[in-house]
Amino acid sequence: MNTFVKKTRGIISTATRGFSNIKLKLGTADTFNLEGRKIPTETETNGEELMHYFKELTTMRRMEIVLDNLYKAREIRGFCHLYDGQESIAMGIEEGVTFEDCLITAYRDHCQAYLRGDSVHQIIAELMGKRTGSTKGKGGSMHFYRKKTNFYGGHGIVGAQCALGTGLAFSLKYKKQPNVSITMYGDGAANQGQLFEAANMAALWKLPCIYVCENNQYAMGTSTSRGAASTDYYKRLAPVPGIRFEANNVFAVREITKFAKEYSIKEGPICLEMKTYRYHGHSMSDPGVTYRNKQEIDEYRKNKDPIALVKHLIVENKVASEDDLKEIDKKIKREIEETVDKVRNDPYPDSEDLIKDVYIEDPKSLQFIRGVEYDKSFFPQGKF
Ligand SMILES: Cc1ncc(C[n+]2csc(CCOP(=O)(O)OP(=O)(O)O)c2C)c(N)n1
Ligand SMILES: [Mg+2]
Repeated sequence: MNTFVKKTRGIISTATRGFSNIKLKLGTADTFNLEGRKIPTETETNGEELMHYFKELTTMRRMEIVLDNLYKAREIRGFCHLYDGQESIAMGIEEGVTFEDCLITAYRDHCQAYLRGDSVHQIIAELMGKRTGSTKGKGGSMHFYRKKTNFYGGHGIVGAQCALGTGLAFSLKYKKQPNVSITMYGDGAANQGQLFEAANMAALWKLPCIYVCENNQYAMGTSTSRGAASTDYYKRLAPVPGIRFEANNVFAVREITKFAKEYSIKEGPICLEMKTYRYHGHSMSDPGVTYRNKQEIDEYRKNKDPIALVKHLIVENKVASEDDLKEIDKKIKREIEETVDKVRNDPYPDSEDLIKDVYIEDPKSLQFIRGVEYDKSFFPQGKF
């Protein structure tokens, strides 16, 4: 079976998986404005689920590493921001919600696209500019989008997705739909004005919005303490309540997301500050070692790696051996490399594709194609 195609992604519930249960204690969390609420401190898993998490996390990790190599070989051009180190956040969130819940994020979006249903082939093809890519090779790394599973991108303007995510929450409430909008942003974006404007409205109108601040401790080369007067991001949308916790634990992310979903549908917005770390530099043009030292990166890899945590649980509970896991890792790596070979043979979009998907393809609507210079703009129907 192809490890990448798992149609049930994001909609399997632990309850339906059966198998004997393994009890897990979750780490502690800091809370704000949630007095008297019971924040999850434990959960259960089982062998099948642990193996599933291991495979999904490893697929995302391997995919990001392959993208790194393709970029360095100049087979991928343009912007590219990698997510390795942070995978437990995307995964834990998806395990706590369904595809009926909206998801929107910034430009570090490959893994979100994967978990919302894009195949590894579509993602790599998109980055390599191929027609078989998720957005037909015309969006690239920062602009994944998948309406079918309510994934609204992929946004390059820091913080811009926060207002849009709040709008998605408004729409859910307006339609009386019992779902949430998960609006993800970074510690850098947390300093953006529009986040506060949007969160103010969300609080006033009690919108079902879960603001997820992925605190990876840096905004490009600026550490949180150099960029923020208060680094308590979970408190900063006051009066919106908040929770801060270590998000390298996929189970903690899952359980706190479930709690937040229930809370948010009934009572309004909530902010989850998820502490994490990115292994790569900010983007491909940043080696990532001028503003932080190698020792810091190594410490995270050694002590807080999200995949290592799952691996440890698998081995400790004798679900599989270290050797079994190595084999699975190798298989996933091989499959991704084979995928790259296939993508290399895929076609690029042609000149006709350039003006497709620009506006709705309704023959009755007047299409206006804006050129780089205004006087080079035109109506394909010949009216200008
Ligand atoms: C409005 C705006 N300002 C500046 C930039 C340049 N920029 C791109 S990413 C980034 C840092 C954002 O950091 P953070 O929100 O912590 O996200 P991370 O990259 O750590 O995931 C900046 C300043 C931008 N894209 N948009
Ligand atoms: Mg950051």
